[in-house]
Amino acid sequence: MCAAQFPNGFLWGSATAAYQVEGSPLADGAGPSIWHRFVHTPGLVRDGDTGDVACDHYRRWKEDVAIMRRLGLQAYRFSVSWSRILPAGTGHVNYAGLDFYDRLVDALLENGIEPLVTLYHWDLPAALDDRGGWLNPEISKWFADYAEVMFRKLDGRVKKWATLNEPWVVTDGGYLHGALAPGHRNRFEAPIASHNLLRAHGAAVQAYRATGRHEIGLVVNIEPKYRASDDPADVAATARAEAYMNRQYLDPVFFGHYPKEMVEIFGEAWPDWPSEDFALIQQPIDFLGVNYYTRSVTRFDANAWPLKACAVRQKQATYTETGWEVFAPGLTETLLWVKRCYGNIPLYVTENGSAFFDPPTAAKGRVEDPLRVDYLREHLGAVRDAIAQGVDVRGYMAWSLLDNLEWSLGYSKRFGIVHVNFATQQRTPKDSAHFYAKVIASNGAVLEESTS
Ligand code: GBH
Repeated sequence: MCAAQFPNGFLWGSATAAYQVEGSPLADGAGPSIWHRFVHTPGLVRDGDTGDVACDHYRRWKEDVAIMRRLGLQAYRFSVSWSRILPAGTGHVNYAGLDFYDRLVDALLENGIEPLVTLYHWDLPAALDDRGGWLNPEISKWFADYAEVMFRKLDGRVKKWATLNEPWVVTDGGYLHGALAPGHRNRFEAPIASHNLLRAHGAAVQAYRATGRHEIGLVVNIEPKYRASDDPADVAATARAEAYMNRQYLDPVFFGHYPKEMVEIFGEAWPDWPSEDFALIQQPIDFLGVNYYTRSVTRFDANAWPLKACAVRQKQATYTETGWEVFAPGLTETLLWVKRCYGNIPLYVTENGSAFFDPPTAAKGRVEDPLRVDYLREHLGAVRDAIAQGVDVRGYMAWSLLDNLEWSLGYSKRFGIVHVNFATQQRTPKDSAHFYAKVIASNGAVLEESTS
């Protein structure tokens, strides 16, 4: 018998995000979000896909909760659409929008499923973008006010809150490279958006200490950076990549300052920040959510802007349909790295998953997805290894419960453990979902069985 085990009470769940699954973006008085705008701007999203219907989860949530229950999920991580709650981002509260999440939380609890609520998974109210969005320093107050509405409504029943999902993606995709909403490409804007995201996070945590009684944290994406060679140029490029993606948000939250490499990366576009901002940013948090998909092997590249670093493709590796290397040891390494750098804070793997082509057999009731099963098995093993080495990992959320809108890649990439036929909205749990159900039922013991 192997000694490594998942602790009792380890929380097994799955995750989604509002704009990716809900559909009905303007229903019941909701205001448009920047994603609603982005997808309706021709040419920005693959095949012209939109979130107008998505998984129709806004109307089919009962069926989806029933699926979660059948799979034995113990937790469901979802995000709240800010512009359903405050259609203009500030001011008027739309109670019909609030009721949607109220009913969802009740249904989850009735089925023994713990809700993990993320307040911001990229769908900023469009009305706030019109006021500068993440570039306007006022947004910390806007966000804290919205957060407080949610805390007051749900904190009696929701015990784990996350402020932001992946601030790095918000700024890198939304303000620096423009592949995600609001689609800006501006090296002066990206640092400002980052800083205001952190201030908003801090302000929401502060509001939580005044109104909430449970736990609040932050969710970041981490991709361990391995150097392609010992050449000093590659070593320095790897340090920049690590600072930019993995430490840009965590150093300020835990240490009260940015990594020194940020100046090197952004040059004159990196401002001097007022020191009092860091007191706000550095509010203690109760847990950290880590999203892990892949690693990168990094080398110097003079033409890669602004990092002067790029990822090297690995010859012997498996790649998913999004072009990301499958590398499970990177998840163990990530969890150990967080503990080594930032201390023994409780961790949740808040996202981990893979996009692969699925065979079109869902109509026959079965979707064989052996590559996703392998990915899941290997990455759960990686989590168990980190726990065995003393990291306080408390739960795992598979990304994603449902095939959904993969942002600017539209519906072309399927991350779900449950297949969605977007023409009929028929849901079919894939083999990976059935495998995950067994993992959950055995608290991970099934991972120790031979796979031959
Ligand atoms: C998450 O972000 C999102 O939270 C979620 O909404 C989304 O659906 C899911 O992932 C799947 O994309 O091209 O090799 O350099 C993922 C964050 C950051 C992970 C960039 C992959 C690029 C790897 N991603 N990273 S590579």
